[in-house]
Amino acid sequence: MSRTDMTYVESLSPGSGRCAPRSAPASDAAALSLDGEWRFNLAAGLHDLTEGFEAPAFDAGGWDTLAVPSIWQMHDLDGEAPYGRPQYVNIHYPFPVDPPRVPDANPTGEYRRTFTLPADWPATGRTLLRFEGVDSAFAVWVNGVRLGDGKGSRLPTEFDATDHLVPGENTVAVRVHQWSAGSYLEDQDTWRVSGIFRPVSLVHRPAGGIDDVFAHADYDHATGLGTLRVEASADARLTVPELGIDTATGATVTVPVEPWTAETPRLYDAVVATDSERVPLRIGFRTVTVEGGVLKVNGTPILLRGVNRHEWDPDTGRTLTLETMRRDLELMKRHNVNAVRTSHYPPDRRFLDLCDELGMWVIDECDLETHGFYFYGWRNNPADDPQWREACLDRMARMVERDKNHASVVMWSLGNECKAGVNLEAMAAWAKRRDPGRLVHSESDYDSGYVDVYSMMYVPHDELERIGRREEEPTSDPALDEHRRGLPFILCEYAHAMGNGPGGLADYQRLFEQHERIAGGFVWEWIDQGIRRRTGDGREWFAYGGDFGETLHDANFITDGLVFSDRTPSPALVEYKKVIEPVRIGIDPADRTITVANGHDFADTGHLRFTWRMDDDGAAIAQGDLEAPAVAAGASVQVPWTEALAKAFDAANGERAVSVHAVLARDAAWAEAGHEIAWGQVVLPYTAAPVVGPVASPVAVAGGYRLGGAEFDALGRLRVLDGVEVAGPQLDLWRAPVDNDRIAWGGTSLAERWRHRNAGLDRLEHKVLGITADDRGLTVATRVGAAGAEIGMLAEYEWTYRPESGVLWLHVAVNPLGEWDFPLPRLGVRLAVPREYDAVAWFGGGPEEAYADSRTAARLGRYEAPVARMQTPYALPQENGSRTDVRWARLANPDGAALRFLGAPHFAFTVRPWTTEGLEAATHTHELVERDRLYVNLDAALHGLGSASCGPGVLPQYQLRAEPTAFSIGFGTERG
Ligand code: IPT
Repeated sequence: MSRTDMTYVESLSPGSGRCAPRSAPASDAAALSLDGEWRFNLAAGLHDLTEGFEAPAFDAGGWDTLAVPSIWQMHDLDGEAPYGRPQYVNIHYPFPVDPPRVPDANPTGEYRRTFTLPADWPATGRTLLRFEGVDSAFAVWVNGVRLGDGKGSRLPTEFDATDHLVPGENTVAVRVHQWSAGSYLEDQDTWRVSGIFRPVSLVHRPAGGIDDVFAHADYDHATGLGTLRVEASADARLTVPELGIDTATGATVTVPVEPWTAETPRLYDAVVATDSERVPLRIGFRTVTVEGGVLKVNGTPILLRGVNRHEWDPDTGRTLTLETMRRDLELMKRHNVNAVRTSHYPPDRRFLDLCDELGMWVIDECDLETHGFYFYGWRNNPADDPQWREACLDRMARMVERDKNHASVVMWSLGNECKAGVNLEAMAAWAKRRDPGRLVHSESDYDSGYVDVYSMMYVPHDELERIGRREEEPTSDPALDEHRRGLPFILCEYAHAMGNGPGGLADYQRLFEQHERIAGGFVWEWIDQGIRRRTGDGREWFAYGGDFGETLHDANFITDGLVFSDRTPSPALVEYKKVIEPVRIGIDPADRTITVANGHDFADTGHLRFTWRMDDDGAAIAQGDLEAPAVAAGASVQVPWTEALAKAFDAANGERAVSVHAVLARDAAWAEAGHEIAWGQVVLPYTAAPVVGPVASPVAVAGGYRLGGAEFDALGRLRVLDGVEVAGPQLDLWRAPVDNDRIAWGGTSLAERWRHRNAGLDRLEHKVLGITADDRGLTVATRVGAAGAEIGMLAEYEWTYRPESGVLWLHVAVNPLGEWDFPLPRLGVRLAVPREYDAVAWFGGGPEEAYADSRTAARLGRYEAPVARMQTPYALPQENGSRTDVRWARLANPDGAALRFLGAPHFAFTVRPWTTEGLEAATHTHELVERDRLYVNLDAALHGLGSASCGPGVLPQYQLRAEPTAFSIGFGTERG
């Protein structure tokens, strides 16, 4: 047997022997899934192939089996990892940049299976072998006959197998190469993994059937009429029973309809039929336009509250179940997300069906990224090299043809991080010709000559504001500039959700809402792309770049999602939900009214129910329903407080908070009735009664001092409080750097400045300057600074005890010494208490962590949680868990004995079973080691989070400046 021609692997050609791309609508035609266990052999490269493996007679009995669809590197990673391990690289190519050549070490999967052609399989027509996604290049044989080859990992490929199928048993063989010329077009920031990762099927095409349809369904908001024209590849009949439509395909019908929007995803069931095939379609009528430089759907400007979504599952990688896709969308809808950019490739097609059904604006992005050429001045960039034109156009056509019937898809994106180029221009032109009904988007084409929206990523707030006013810096040439200035703007990526963060979301949202030109943005990114692992003793953790021994990798830059790898929402998603809530609720205690402003673009508030709640010192004393009329999109209404609310408000005598909640009135497809969409809360100014009563005097005792039930050592450090052993509190300026502190693109990161030899915030020493014990209390003056550093802080601790209240008060005065030309991570005190005080309760902001620039979602209330729940499990451990505006916090042991911390008026509160140093040292969650104590931080303030790991840092108003600061904290105990 002669060796097969392998030149296709490094050929620029997108494939051979393939069928023309089409939407491939589901129909009543015969189909056979070929998913399941296939025989599998992993060859090391093209030098190591199994000759003749495609022949029906080949005996693969000794081979392993592997599930199709699946990613071959995702198997048994805690064991032998028989098919290699995933590699994570962001921008750099994972192989030498020498297009179109790829390494000899080119893992190649050889797949084989047999199937029985069903006895009733039609004898006429054609039979296609369909692959939804194979990464990255592959060749296909049926019964030993080569059908062709393909590239374009996240796009479908079909081959005509008709002439090579036999009745009864058939053999299909597929050879899949990890690397190919196509890999140069797929340099996305994600795990580099391989295999037949989406479904495979055999589909029958009846003679006279409908291979393809293109439903054009527009909506005219002025008349309320929908216009429908369905093009079909064969003359067919179109019926839409609900609309009374029964016509020939190709004909244009205009009828009154309800439009489709992401908020009101109205779909009409239609059928396109010939004598031999019946194709059901779901049609949504909508019209996407740019008018006056504003992005509109159905004549109304829309605001995209979006996320970038990679397809990822911590156990199966890029292979997702339908349930996982639905789960993503349900989670998005429940968190007020209304738009998805399918970064950076077309998703599994079933995801788009769900977007149509549940309602989501989609930017469908082509499988194209050439980011690695950035490092070499974009020399030889395939997106700008005519040799790659066919490959680029092929990808665009396969996306558009597959997805053209989805109402949810409002824009075609040419790709990501390809700079600009002639091939992108050709793709844009092709898409506009083929589908004038959608807009064209391209990331990183700043001149925007051939696109319909001006799009950028990670733009800082001030620049965004200039863009919003159409006052941005001019682009290269006046004609282009004029064109661009007339375009709507989107942030196709912003607010990098890596680790703890992002901060500044609310500030972005304000700009989006202020400037009509800005159609919103897409947070980077939806999910942490961690890989689930287990320790020998069964503890779960999530792996990131470098955890599989990769030599070239980008570490935890892959865990930057709004949901953790296991899809639990991170605090960032909770924050985003509040920031983008589509209804704004204002509560005015002065004139006792509530304002409901409907920020939906289309839906009125008829689907919502409103409730109110009156809190007195964090405890609900009354609640009830609020009658509010349905408010039209974009409108607002003011309603008076109910009598019951006014009465409860007047009756309260502690700190008063009024809250109003907008919840779903009825079950939706994605959440149950009662699910909260939006809320408002107003907290009335409140001053606690001053602490009075005589002050106790400290007593000098052997080895230190005693003040009431408090015992201090000779250096004035609190050691025992009412019999409970404690250590500290002491000034603490340090936090385990968050990714946004740690990463600075090309500059000096904050963490580097903090750790600098001349600063040393991570290794502060405390020197006692003097201790005074007099009838006012115990005063300990200290200087806090690091070895080698000249700058420092004077910290004075003043302890007073009033026996009547049983509370020991600490007043801390902090004064910076020397020049502090950088913000502080935190400013507060840290102490240690016994581990058993595990039951946490607090009255303050919650329930999740909150930082200076990500605290919109924190609402005042009383909360309870065990210490474990006070930790946020970032894949790379880092500062987390601080609760904001805490009036009091309480740590109780199993006997009910408790330690209490009181604010004056409040503090930020963190409690962990490990030290900050332990948190910082751990590189994965399972490395965090619990100690026999709890570590409590009581902070006057913390520095914000920002988005510097990719984007702007902390805005000035959220920075923590080193300046004279004073704060007080009360310490008390309760007996069990
Ligand atoms: C940008 C990429 O488009 C995206 O894929 C991801 O890598 C993101 O950044 C960061 O996580 S590119 C960036 C270098 C501006």
